[in-house]
Amino acid sequence: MDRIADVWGARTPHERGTHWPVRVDQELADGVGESDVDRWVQSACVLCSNGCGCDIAVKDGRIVGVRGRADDLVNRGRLGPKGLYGSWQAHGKDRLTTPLIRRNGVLEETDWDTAMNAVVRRSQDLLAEDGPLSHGFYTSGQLFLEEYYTLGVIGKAGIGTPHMDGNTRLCTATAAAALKESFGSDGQPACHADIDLCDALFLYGHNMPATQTVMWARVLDRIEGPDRPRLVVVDPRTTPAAEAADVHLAPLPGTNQALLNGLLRLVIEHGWVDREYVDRHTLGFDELEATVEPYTPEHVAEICRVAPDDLRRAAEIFGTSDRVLSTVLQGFYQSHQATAAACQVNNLHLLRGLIGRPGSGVLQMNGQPTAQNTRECGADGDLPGFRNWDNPAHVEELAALWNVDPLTIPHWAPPTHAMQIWRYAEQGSIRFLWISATNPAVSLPDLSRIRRILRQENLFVVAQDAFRTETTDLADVVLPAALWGEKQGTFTNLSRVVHLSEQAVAPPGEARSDLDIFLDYAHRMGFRDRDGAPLLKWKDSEGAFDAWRECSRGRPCDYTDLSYDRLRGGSGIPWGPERLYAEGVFPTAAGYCEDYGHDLLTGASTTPTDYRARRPDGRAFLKAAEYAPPPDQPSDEYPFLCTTGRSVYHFHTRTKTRRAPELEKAAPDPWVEMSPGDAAALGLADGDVVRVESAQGGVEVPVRTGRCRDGVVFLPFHYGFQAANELTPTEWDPVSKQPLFKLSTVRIRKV
Ligand SMILES: Nc1nc2c(c(=O)[nH]1)N[C@H]1C(S)=C(S)[C@@H](COP(=O)(O)OP(=O)(O)OC[C@H]3O[C@@H](n4cnc5c(=O)[nH]c(N)nc54)[C@H](O)[C@@H]3O)O[C@H]1N2
Ligand SMILES: Nc1nc2c(c(=O)[nH]1)N[C@H]1C(S)=C(S)[C@@H](COP(=O)(O)OP(=O)(O)OC[C@H]3O[C@@H](n4cnc5c(=O)[nH]c(N)nc54)[C@H](O)[C@@H]3O)O[C@H]1N2
Ligand code: SF4
Ligand SMILES: [Mo]
Repeated sequence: MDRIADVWGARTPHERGTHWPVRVDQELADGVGESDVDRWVQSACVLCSNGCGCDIAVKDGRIVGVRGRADDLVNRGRLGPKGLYGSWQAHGKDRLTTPLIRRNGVLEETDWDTAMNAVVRRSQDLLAEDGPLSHGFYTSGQLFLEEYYTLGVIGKAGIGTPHMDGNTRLCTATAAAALKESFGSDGQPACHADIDLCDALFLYGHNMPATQTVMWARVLDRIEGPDRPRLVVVDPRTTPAAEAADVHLAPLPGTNQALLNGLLRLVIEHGWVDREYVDRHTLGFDELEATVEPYTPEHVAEICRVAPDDLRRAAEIFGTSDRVLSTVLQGFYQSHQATAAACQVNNLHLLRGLIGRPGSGVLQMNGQPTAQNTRECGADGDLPGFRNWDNPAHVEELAALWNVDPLTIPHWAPPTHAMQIWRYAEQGSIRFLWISATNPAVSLPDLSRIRRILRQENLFVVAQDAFRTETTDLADVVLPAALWGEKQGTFTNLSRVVHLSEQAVAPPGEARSDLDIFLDYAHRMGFRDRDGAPLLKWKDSEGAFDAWRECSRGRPCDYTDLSYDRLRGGSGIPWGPERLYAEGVFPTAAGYCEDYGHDLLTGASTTPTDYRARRPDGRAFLKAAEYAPPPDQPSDEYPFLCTTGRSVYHFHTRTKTRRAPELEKAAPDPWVEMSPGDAAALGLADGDVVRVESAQGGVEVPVRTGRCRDGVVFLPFHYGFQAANELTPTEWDPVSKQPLFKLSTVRIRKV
C-alpha cells in the first residue's frame, strides 16, 4: 500500500448505524516479511489525537514496523501516512544516547549523575535564593499520563510553583476552555461512533483530511455510503474537506465569531430551537438571543466575505438534520476570539439539544496524542482531576491525597500560562526552565524572541528530548529520552479512549523514560510528604497509573474503572460513558465544576460568589459574545492576512517524520500558498521564490497557488528553517491564553 499517494486508503462504505468495516493496514521494514516478526506488541499511534490502536512489530530487539488493530473501536485496523511510516522509523536514527552538558559554551556528552546533579544543584540553589517562583516547567501533549501526573505532583507539591504548562497551551487550551465555559468541566461529549450515525457533519477550522486522516477515512466511508451525511466546512482555504463539502464557508481569518453569531441568529429566527431542552438544561438564552440579533446574513457576509445564501444553507442543514456532529480545531482555537467562537459551536448544539445523543454532539478536538492527559493530570497548570484551583475544598482534597500542607499547592492565583512563563523567563524572574517533549524554538510565535530568551545567561534551561533539536541546541543540560515503544504508559485520545502502550524494545544507549527521569529528580531533590515519607510513592508506570486512578476518583474524569489489565488485549476503552451528558446534566454545580468561567470578550474571571448566585446546578451555559475585529488588519505595508498550519505528511517540527524517508520525500521543504488571483497580481508563478515578511521577521519560500482565498496566504509551520513562526506575533486569546498562530499580516515580494 502507498499511503503517500493514497492518503486515506481503499474505501469501505457503509450505511448509517452499521459498524464501520475493518481494514487492517500494515507496514514492515524493507526485507522483513510477516513471518520474520518475533512479536507484536500492543500500543496506539502517537502522531495525532485520533489515537489509532496499533501493534508494534519487533525483530531481534528492534522495531521493524506497525499494524493497525482490527479490534480497536477508534480505527478498526487503519493507519494513516504518519502512523504507517512516521511512528517507528525515526527510532534508530541519530538519537540522543547520553546526557549533554554545556561547558564553556559547548554541549558535551556526560553521564547521568553529572547531568542530574547539575540540574538538582541549580534547582536547590534557586529554591534557597528565590523560592519556588524561580522554577518553570514547559511540557508537552506527547508524554504519557503517568509522566504528566508525576510531573504535576512534583511541580505542585514538591516545588510548589504555579509556573507549569504544556505546549497544549498552543494546541487545545481553547478546547479545554470552551468545554469549561459551556459545560463546567473539560471532557469530550461525543465519540467516534457518532460519525457512523450522524446526518450532518460540521468541521469548524478543522482540516481533518490532513490532520486526522483515519478519522477522515471514516467520514469518507459515510460520504460514499448509501445515506451520505451532509457536510459543512468552515475554513478560509479550499482544503480536501472543503472540496467534499455541501457548503463551504470561507470566512476571512479572524472572523469566526461573526459567522457563528450569524448561524445562531438564523437557527433562532427559524424556530429550530428545542425550547424544552433549553429551559430545562441551560442558562443564558435571552442574552444569547439579544447578542446575535444584529448578525443578519448580510451583515455577516460583509464582515466574513461569505455569500449570505451559503450562510442560510449551512444554518438550514444545522437546523433541520436529526443528528449533527461538529468538530472544532485550530482554525478556531488559534484564531481571533478563539474561546468565544468555540463556545458558539457548543451553543448551537445546546439550542437544539443535540448533545449526548447517538450521532449528535461536539468534539472540541485535541491535536496531540496525549494532550487530554496533560489537562487531566495537571501538567498544564490546572489542578489534577479537573479540580478547580479557585475552590479551597478541591485543594484540600489534593493535599490530603498527597499528604502535604494545602499551602504548598499553589492556588492563590490562576496557574501561569505558557506565554506568561516565557515572559517571566524573559524578564528574569524564572531562572530555571525545564522543557520536556516539545521544541519551542520552532513551535512558539516570534522565534527571534524565543531564541533570545533561551540564550539568556541567567536562565538555566533543561531540555528533555529523544533527538537534538533547535531547542536542545540552546539548552544548558540535555536529557536523552526514550520514545514511544521504548517505554510503557497510557494515553487518552480525542474521544476519551484510553490506550495502553507497552514497551516493545529497550531505549538506545543511556536514554531513559521521562517517568524515570522525573522520578530520579524527585528522589535526588528529596521531596517528602508531611510524615517525612517520599512524596512520590510509585516507582513504575503501573504504580503511577494506580496513583492517578485514586486522584481521579469521583471527578468527571474518573479512571477508577480502568486498569492496565483491563486495557490489555482488545480495544482501547473510554473513561466515562460512550457519550457524556446524555441526561442533559452538566458538571456545573459550584462545588464540582472545574472553573467558574470568564467573560468571553475580556477574559475577566467570574467570582465564586457570582457563579454560585447563578445557581447553575447541572445546567449548561449559553455564553454569548459580540464580534470584535482582529487587532491586526491588512494595511498598505502588510497587505496580506497570513495563516499557518499543517501538511498531511509532517508532524509538527518533524523530529520523527523527517526521519521517515517516504514522508520526508513527500514534503522536504517549506512553501507559501496563495490564491491564483493574488499570485497573478504580483506576477508570480508556481515555484517562484518569494520573501514573506511580517513586523516580526521574514522567510524565503517558493509559491504554490491554489487552496487560499484572495487576500490570504498560508504557510506550513513544520520546518525549523525558513520557519513560519519567524512571522507570527506574541498575542493570545483572553480566555484560553492560546496564541494566535492563525493571524498575522505580511507583505510578499519576489526574490
Ligand atoms: N499531518 C499532521 N496531522 C496532525 C498534526 C501535524 O502536525 N501534521 N498535528 C496534530 C495537532 S497537535 C493538531 S493541534 C491538529 C491540528 O489540526 P487542524 O486544526 O486541522 O490543522 P491546521 O492546519 O493547524 O488548521 C486547520 C485549518 O484552519 C484554517 N484556518 C486558519 N485560520 C482560520 C480562521 O480564522 N477561521 C477558520 N474557520 N479557519 C481558519 C486553515 O486554513 C487550516 O486549514 O493536527 C494534528 N494532526
Ligand atoms: N505557526 C504555527 N505554530 C504552531 C502551530 C501552528 O498551527 N502554526 N501549532 C501549534 C500546535 S497545535 C502544537 S501542538 C505545537 C507543537 O509543537 P512542538 O511540541 O514543539 O512540536 P513537536 O515537533 O511535536 O515537538 C515535540 C518534541 O518532543 C520530542 N518527543 C517525542 N516523544 C517524546 C518523548 O516520549 N519524550 C520526550 N522527552 N520527547 C519526546 C520530539 O522529538 C520533539 O522534539 O506547535 C504549535 N505551533
Ligand atoms: S490518524 Fe493520527 S493516530 Fe491514526 S495513524 Fe494517523 S497519525 Fe496516527
Ligand atoms: Mo496541536
